[in-house]
Amino acid sequence: MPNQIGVVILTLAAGGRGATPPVVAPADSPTASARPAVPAPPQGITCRPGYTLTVAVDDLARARFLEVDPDGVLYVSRPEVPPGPGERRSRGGDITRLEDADGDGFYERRTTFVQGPTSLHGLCLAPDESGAMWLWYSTSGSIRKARDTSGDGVADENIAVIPDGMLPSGGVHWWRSLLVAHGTIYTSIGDSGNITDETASERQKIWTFDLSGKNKKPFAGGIRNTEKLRLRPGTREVWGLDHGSDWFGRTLDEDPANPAKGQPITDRYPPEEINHYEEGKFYGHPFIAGEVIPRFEFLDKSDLIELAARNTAPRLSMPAHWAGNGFTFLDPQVVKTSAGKPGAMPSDHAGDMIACYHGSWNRTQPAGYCVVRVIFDPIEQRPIGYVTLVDGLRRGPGDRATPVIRPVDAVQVPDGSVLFSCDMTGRVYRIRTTTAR
Ligand SMILES: [Ca+2]
Ligand SMILES: [Ca+2]
Ligand SMILES: [Ca+2]
Repeated sequence: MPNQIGVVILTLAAGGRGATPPVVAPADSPTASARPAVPAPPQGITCRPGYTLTVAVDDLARARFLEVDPDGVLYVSRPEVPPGPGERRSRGGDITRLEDADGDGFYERRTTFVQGPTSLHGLCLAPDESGAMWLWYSTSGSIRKARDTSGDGVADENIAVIPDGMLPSGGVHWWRSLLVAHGTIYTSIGDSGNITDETASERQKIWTFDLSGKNKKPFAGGIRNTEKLRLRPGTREVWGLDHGSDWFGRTLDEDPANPAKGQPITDRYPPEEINHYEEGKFYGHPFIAGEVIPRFEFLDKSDLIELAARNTAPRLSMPAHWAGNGFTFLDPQVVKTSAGKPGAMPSDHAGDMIACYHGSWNRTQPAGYCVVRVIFDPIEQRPIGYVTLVDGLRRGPGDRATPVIRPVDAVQVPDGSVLFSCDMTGRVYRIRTTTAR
C-alpha cells in the first residue's frame, strides 16, 4: 500500500503542470517505487514538441561541466562544493563519477572521482602519448589529468600537466576551456573584466601545449569568454561559444535604472557568438563585436579599421546576453549506433550542435536560460540557425519571465539521448525525443 501511495504522488506531481507542454516525469513501473525517488523537472520548463525532459542526476549542487565515456559513465565538474552540514567552508571543487547501473535513465551510483581545487572546470577524456586514457581537467590556473587504476571509481593518479603559474588565473572570467585532441592541449583565458584592452597580455587568447604541458603557443586571439572547446566530428575544426560583452549602450547614456530610458541598445547588442577558432586568427574582442560592430569605447583607437578588417566573424550570431557556456556536437557515429533506441536523436540531427545558454543578467528582461539545437547544413557544413529544445523561463503575468533552470553544458550519451547540467538546480537533465523519425 505505501508503494501505491508513492506512485500516486509521483503521478500527481508529474501531471500538475496545467497547460505546460510535454515535460514528462520518469515512467512509472511496477519497480519504480523500489528505486530512489526520481524527481520531476521544475514547473515552468517547456520542451519543443517531439522532445521530453527527465532528471538524470539529482542533488549535485553547482553541477557544471560534463564528460561521458564510451560506456556511458558520466563525469560532472563543480568549481566549489557548498559546505556540508557542520562545515564552515567549502572543501574546494570536485569531479563526480556517475553510473546509471540499472539503465533506467537516472544515475543512482556515484563516487567522488577527484576532490580538487576550487575553480575546477573543464573536462576532457583523451589519451596520453602512450594511448592510456585520462580525464583531463582545468582549474583557473592549471591543467591536470587523473585516472582510476584500481576500479573503485576514485582517481588514484592525479598529475599537474600545466601547473599553476604558467598561465594567468582568476579575473572576472576565471573559467578555462579545455580540449585535448590529436596530441594537443587547447585552453582559453577570458577577459579579466568586461572590455579590457589585454592585447599585450596572455588573456583573451586560446593557448596550445603538447601533451606534456610544453611548447606553449598562442592559437587564436580576441576572445572574451569561451568556456568549452570541442572538435566538430570528423574534422580538426575547433569550435566554441563566446560571450558577448555587457553595457553596449551605456556610452550613449542608456540607464537601466530609468525605465523611460531603459537599455534598448544593450538589450539587443552585442550578439553572442558561435565561433570556429582557427590558428592565427583574431576574433575581435574587446574592440569589435559580432560580425564587425566596433565598441563605442574604442572609437578613438587609431587602428580600429585595421582590427575590423582582421576580425573573424562568428559562424552564427545568437541573441545578446544569452551567455552560451557548454555544448556538444551530435556525433554522426553516435546518432547512427543509437538509431532506433527509444529517445535517441534522429538521423537529421547528426552533426548538429546542442548548446546551453546560462541566461542573461545585463538585460531589462531575462533571456536565454535555454538549450538549443544549432542546425548545421550537411552540404555547406555550417550552422544555419537554431531552434529551442528546452526553454527554462517560466512565463508569468504581464509577460514577466522567471528562470527555473540555468543550463551549463551538454553531452550526448551512448543511447543517443542528450544530457545537460544546471548549476541553479544542481541537476543533470536528459533530453529524449518522443517520436521515432
Ligand atoms: Ca538508474
Ligand atoms: Ca581508484
Ligand atoms: Ca568576436
